Amino acid sequence: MKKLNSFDFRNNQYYGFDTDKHMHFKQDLGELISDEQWNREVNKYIENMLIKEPYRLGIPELDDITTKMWSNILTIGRLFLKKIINTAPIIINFHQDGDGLSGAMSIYTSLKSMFSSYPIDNLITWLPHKGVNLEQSDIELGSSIASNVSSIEKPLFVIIDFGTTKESNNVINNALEKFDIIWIDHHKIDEFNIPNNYYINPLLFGGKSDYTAGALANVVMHAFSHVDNKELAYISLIADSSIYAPKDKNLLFESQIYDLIAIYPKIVGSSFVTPKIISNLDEYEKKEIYAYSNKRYEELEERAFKIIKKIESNKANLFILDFEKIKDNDPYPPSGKFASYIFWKLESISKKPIILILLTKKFSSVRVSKTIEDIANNIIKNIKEKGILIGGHNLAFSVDNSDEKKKEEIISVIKSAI
Ligand SMILES: [Mn+2]
Repeated sequence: MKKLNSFDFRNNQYYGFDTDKHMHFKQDLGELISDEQWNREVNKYIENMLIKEPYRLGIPELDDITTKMWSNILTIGRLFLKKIINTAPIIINFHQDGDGLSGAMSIYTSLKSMFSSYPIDNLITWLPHKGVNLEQSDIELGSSIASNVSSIEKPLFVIIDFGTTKESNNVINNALEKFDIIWIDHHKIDEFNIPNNYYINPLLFGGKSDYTAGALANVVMHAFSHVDNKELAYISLIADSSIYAPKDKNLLFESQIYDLIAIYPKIVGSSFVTPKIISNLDEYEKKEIYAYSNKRYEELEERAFKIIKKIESNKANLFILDFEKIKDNDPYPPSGKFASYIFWKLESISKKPIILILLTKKFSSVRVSKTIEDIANNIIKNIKEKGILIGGHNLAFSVDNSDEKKKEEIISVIKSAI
């Protein structure tokens, strides 16, 4: 049995790390080894733990991208594992949706089963994040939490599934002074500066956003924990409506629960969501949450069908729905999710291909039938030419409609395309 030492300044006591059992233990002070020796042993242990062959999710298009990312994934795995062994404070700042939450769950479940005695609740703080920008307040909160724990390691800040915007650039530069940062994302990176070697995004390796952040976090964790939790990757693909999402009833059920709790943690009596909340749910509670989620979709659907406008045309039927008129105080389901749901309902009862515009105060969610992809591409081109901001992909995208004029322009572009 090879034992390594680590130092815990909180209790002014040495701790050890048992490389056979993957466990920390309180060390007899007589067996101390030097820092240098410790670091050498830690690095040796890490290299042993890393999996040389790329992990496969069983989805060829994604596995292909994983292979291209593998050496970068191992670089991230090395840092992550080093932080864990040296019991550094770790902040997990994850996007507060089904994708971000499943990524956080991958970290939680991998560490739980890899290290039986790892003090996960003392060392890891789970911070759910709304919105797309990394904020200065995230870093400040993270660093005040991290300052409560003393460690031989610089604290680690892990970002999952958000923040790749130009507004995040300054914040990240400040953050790098206080933290080492691992950043796992799959959003566009137009004016964003890649901060370090621990930033990973499938878009940099020829992949698409359909390789979700939760799936990528799952792959990263497996690279050193060997814990096989593919379901979490699949849940994230379903939650983010990835084209690679498996059509499995049980996974769909799980994904809807992740999604609802992430967006509306009050359903389980909490003010914010953490992996522990999810892992503590029993089957009965899950069924209750699932029923609530379905009820919400049905309520909004009933209101939607009362006010939705239908415009018939040659190539497609256009539906316009004002989400502001059907929503209430309960934030679930969010507009984008509901757009996909009602689109699917409309498409299943329509004889022609359809386009749906779902209007909210700030943006429109647009959904287009696959059979008229060419029309969708034209619409996107024409909207961009008008200088209106647009995001997403060709069959499901969001358009800035923050003023009445933009709203009218978008509708008229779509009307003239069909
Ligand atoms: Mn995502």
